[in-house]
Amino acid sequence: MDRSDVTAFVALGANLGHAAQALRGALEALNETPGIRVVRASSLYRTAPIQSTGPDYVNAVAEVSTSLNAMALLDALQAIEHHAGRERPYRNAPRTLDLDLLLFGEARIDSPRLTVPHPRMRQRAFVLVPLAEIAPSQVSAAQSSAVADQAIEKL
Ligand code: A4P
Ligand code: MG
Repeated sequence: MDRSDVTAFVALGANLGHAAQALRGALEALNETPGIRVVRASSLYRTAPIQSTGPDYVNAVAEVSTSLNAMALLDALQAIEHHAGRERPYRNAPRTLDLDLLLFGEARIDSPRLTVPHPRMRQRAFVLVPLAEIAPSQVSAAQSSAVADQAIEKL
């Protein structure tokens, strides 16, 4: 790892089509993107939709090491979503693939295209449970217990 490389965490989610396959493909695509290396990925989890409709989701979180800046990393995530056939008929619509940037090093970013840390990540078991699996220091016991009522199971 280059000294300038940043450790970032990416949330993966899908609830249309073959969701588990979409997540595995996205991990491969991430790792094949110049400037991005997947360091570790959580298990895949089946989760009930939160503020969303449609079938259950499959979710996971990946730790990546990247030489890209945060905006370029978001561009790469959106290109992979697009390649997976993502359509955006309305906010929180069911999706073939959603890639959200959770954390980018210690950065705090508040621009029209990008908010980091992801503003809703601490309220969501589908993010916190896989994040705690691969990076336990990022999630406190209080945060975990606050989302303990949300349905989630390891695939
Ligand atoms: N954007 C701003 N900050 C970020 C960031 N940190 N990471 C902007 C990624 N994108 C960011 O995203 C809309 C815009 O947010 C982008 O153009 C980007 O510039 P989107 O992916 O097009 O739309 P979305 O996914 O519908 O919205 P968002 O905000 O990602 O939704 P949420 O709040 O993340 O919720 N239930 C379960 N069980 N599992 C899920 O994965 N996901 C959602 C999506 C709701 N319920 C869910 C799940
Ligand atoms: Mg999204």
